[in-house]
Amino acid sequence: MTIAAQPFAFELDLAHAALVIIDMQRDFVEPGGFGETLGNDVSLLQAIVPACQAVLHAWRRAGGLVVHTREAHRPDLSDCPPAKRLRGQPSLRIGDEGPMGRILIAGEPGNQIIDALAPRPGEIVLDKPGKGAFYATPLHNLLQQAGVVQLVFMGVTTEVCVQTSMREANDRGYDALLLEDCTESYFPQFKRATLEMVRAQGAIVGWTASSAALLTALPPR
Ligand code: C5J
Repeated sequence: MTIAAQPFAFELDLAHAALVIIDMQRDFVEPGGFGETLGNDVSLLQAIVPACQAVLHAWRRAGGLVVHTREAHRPDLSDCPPAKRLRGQPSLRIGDEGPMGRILIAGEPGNQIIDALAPRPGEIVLDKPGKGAFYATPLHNLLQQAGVVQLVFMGVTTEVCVQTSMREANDRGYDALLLEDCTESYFPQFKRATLEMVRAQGAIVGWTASSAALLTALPPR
């Protein structure tokens, strides 16, 4: 399957690819959560949900492997280095009680993936204590066992957890494609810069494409 992408076409091999959905969790995306409490405009992030849903449904129909991640720490914070916790906004730090439960703590209401993109049985769901999806998770092993060498990324935020995960993927030998209208940042200029950085210098980190380009190429089932 040839996907119209930048800086050049991406040859998708669905049998050896996974869709990786980064941190579409309530606290980042929904009004009344952690992200909004910090003063961010979450409507920017909500706007990508329909496009993410369309890709997820089409990917499932095509029989592709799906991975969901959440930025999540253990309740005792044993996997949260003080340097990460103390560098957050002083008003609301990881582990503090927030509007949707404890901030970035596994199992809390705000830490759940939004209903529109809820994982289905059989899909991989990973709690990640870092920004990158590979750090301190079994993701690389799981992908290797499944024979996956290509990753299609969606999720938030573009310049933090999505970009970090793509760079980790690149260093581990995966080809990575970021869907431009299925990722977002609270800071539009950071999203724009990330898309450019990813595909610069002949896809130094990976490719970018519209969801429409992927949907056109995916086979109906
Ligand atoms: C993610 C963050 N998921 N921005 N986290 O990007 O802190």
